[in-house]
Amino acid sequence: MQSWADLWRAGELLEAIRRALDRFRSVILETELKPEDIHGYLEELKYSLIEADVAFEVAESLCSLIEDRVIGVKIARLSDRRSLVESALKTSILDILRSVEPEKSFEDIIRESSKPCIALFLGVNGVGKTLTIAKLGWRLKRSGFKVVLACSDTFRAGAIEQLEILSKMVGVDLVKQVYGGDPAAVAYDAVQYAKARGLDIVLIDTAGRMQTKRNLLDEMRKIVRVVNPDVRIFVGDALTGNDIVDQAVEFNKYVGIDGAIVTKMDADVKGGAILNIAYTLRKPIFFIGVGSGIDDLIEYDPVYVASMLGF
Ligand SMILES: Nc1nc2c(ncn2[C@@H]2O[C@H](COP(=O)(O)OP(=O)(O)OP(=O)(O)O)[C@@H](O)[C@H]2O)c(=O)[nH]1
Ligand SMILES: [Mg+2]
Repeated sequence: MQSWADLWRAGELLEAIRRALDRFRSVILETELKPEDIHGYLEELKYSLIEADVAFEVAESLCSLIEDRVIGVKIARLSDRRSLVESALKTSILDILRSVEPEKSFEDIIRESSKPCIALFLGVNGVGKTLTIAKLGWRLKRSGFKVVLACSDTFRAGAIEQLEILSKMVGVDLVKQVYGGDPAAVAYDAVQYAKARGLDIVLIDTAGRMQTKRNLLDEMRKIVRVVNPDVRIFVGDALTGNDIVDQAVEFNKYVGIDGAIVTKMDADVKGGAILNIAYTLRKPIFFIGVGSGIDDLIEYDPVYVASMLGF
């Protein structure tokens, strides 16, 4: 063993003292986080997530992501464990939101598809399909695309007039038939209309339907068979919170979904729905609806959405 004098001669004494102090600091002042240290915070967090409409399994999985991130991390003994958990929560939420960022923008999908690109919109009643289609038609028109809307909602009273007013407002073509007509036939007509005129995109509006009504889902499958859409967009309403998961899963199972739009983000104070759908559906979210005006549709941006959720 080297004496202090040897160390001094070798000019290493100061270095040895520094190392000893570091060891002392890490033993006395630092600790490695163990599951029991944060168990309480995680339980508390899980229930606040559930109160914010985050589905139970999503909340559980977020908590275990956080646990994986922080267990074993060396922290100062007196440091605030809650803020460590909070920053791990923010990172985990951002990870989930980033996982559904589209690889290709909606506009690129149109550009890369054969002409016309056919987009089918589906979702339960009142989620905002029709308004979203008008917003999107308006947005695409301004980007230079030639757009036609197809009114395949031949069921709900007022649906045809609603889309007619919106199509005039945004200045894009509309193909419609009469109430009680076959929705697949309207979609087919709209595709022929677009082909004949060299249009870029057909946006097909459909009647809202519960995800549990098999006969109505069969009608959607018929539209899919007849026009073979390039992209099937699930429209989900942020205000439906937890139920959005069941809707998306059933539509995906029965009809197939390529991506999603989440509406009414402006009116949602809780924020769980978009996390639920991102985590469960794992399909790209192309846009979010942020109001009832025609311009209130913005491209999905995980960082912006996280900021809307308060992170
Ligand atoms: N605040 C807000 N309201 C929205 C948004 N999107 C749609 N809405 C409103 O939601 C209501 C329903 O919109 P629609 O577009 O008719 O919904 P839909 O899914 O077509 O309804 P059905 O055809 O009956 O299935 C309307 O009052 C819209 O103004 C949004 O992003 N924010
Ligand atoms: Mg509608």
